[in-house]
Amino acid sequence: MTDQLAPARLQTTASSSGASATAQFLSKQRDQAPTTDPERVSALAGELIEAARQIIRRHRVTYDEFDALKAWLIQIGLDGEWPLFLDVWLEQTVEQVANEERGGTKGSPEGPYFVPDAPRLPADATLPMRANEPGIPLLFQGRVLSTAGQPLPGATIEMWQADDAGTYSQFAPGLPEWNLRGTVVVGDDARFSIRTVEPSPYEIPTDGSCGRLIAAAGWHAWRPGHLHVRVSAPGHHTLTTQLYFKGGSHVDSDIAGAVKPELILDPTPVADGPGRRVGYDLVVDPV
Ligand code: MBD
Ligand code: FE
Repeated sequence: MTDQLAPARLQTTASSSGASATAQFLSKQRDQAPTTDPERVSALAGELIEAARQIIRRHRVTYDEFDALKAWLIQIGLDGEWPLFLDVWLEQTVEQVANEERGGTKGSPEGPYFVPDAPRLPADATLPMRANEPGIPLLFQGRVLSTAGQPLPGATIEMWQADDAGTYSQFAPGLPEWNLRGTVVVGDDARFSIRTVEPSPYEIPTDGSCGRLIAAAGWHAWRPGHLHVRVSAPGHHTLTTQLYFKGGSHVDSDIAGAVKPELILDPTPVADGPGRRVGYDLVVDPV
């Protein structure tokens, strides 16, 4: 009897987080118009098709396997998992190419779970969180600097992250809309001091198409715990990156292959209380 009265168990499903990620992607404005130059399209699409043909020949792909691929590709779309699939397996390479020439803090993928216009917060801020938000408290402090070293007042740091259960607000049910998301405006000295909780590792949904591929291939589905940051400063390139945690699970085996040694934080215990603290300056390139 009580079962019927109990609230439905809130679960993150591939199709609910996929639908939100797809809607989020479709609503976002990219800074640049998509490539339409026919020569470029022909080169890229042509080489992709040729690479696939070579794989078919080299591995003597059967009709059964071809049909399995077709069914799987159809299902990724139905699950809304194109953003997840592309961001997990390809975005790290696009990011490498895009930021090859930049100094400053290394980049890392944006991923499927960024939402613009998170609540604006002062330089000394606590990310929006529930009362008794589970997880190890983290104090994240630093400055936003230009590559030549000068502080950049007027910079903003958009932050988003998974919670202690590895779930992102707006992509999992039952969380406050802006939980662990904020837009921090740095101070006149370009400093920030942000209280949050350490993010847990993130597991790719196991009940969708990406999960089925991972299971079928015998891979694991994990990304290490990470803080997402996007730094904007007048006259500078916007930096999109992620910060990881030394010794955290899967730092050396990220399914998205996105960890860089320069992006690994090493927080230390706070003397007078629970939790840990880390200092890390975010450095952006002039345009
Ligand atoms: C994530 O949380 C993420 O950051 C990336 C890059 C891909 C999938 C999920
Ligand atoms: Fe993420």
